[in-house]
Amino acid sequence: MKRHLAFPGTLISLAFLSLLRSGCPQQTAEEACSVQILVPGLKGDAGEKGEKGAPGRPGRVGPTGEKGDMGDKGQKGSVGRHGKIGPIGSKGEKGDSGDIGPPGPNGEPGIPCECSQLRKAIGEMDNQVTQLTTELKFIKNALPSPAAVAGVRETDNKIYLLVKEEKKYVDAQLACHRRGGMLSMPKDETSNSLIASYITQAGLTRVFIGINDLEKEGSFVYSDRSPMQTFNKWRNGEPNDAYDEEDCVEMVASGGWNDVACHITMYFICEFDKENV
Ligand SMILES: [Ca+2]
Ligand SMILES: [Ca+2]
Repeated sequence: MKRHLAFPGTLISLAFLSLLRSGCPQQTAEEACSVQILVPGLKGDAGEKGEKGAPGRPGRVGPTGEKGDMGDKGQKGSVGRHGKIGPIGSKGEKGDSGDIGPPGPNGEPGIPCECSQLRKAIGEMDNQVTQLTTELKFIKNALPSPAAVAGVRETDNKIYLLVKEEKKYVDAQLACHRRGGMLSMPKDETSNSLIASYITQAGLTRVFIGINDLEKEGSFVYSDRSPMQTFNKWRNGEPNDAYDEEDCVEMVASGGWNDVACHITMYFICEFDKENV
């Protein structure tokens, strides 16, 4: 389609400009000259309306709009999936004891006892115990005290035994040792009186007691080697160490003491600590 030139002046100016230049690079000189001589004609009738052109390119992106107001609250969502299983908790405190359970079933029958001899022995022992109990009851009822039964005398912490065997002093001491005691040592009025009455009741006149001056003349000690204290029961004129040989001591029925020769023989009285019996 040819371009319409609205103003002749413009065309002339174009031509003039073309002359000033060396010529259009895409046109020959002959054509340039033909343009130069064109004269504008009358304006033609308006052409028919052209066809609708192709749609233009999309315009530029517009500027960011202002922030709108907050929309309405959305609807409640659906229930989510189950979460993962959590970690194991700490151990709890010990609970109270439960009630006592019901009794268990009966056990199986045991093996028949094959110890008839043992049973027989137990039966015999039962009989013996019964017999001894009866005898002991009789003794307790019939006699004043066990001490009297045994033929001894006793205080709170001592037991005295009259041994009716004639012995020299040293042998009498040994005999008491073998029994677990020693020759009697009257260290106070009580024990001296008890021994004296023991002698009298036995129908005797004298016994060895545990006093001597064997180690040092005139220095009397008891059979446990303890020295003589203030208490003594020397008869008048004793100890006299007659014949320079009296280093052992006897008690007479009255309770008095006398030093005598150790080699003579007579009965004697031993004493025992109750703690050691
Ligand atoms: Ca003497
Ligand atoms: Ca004497």
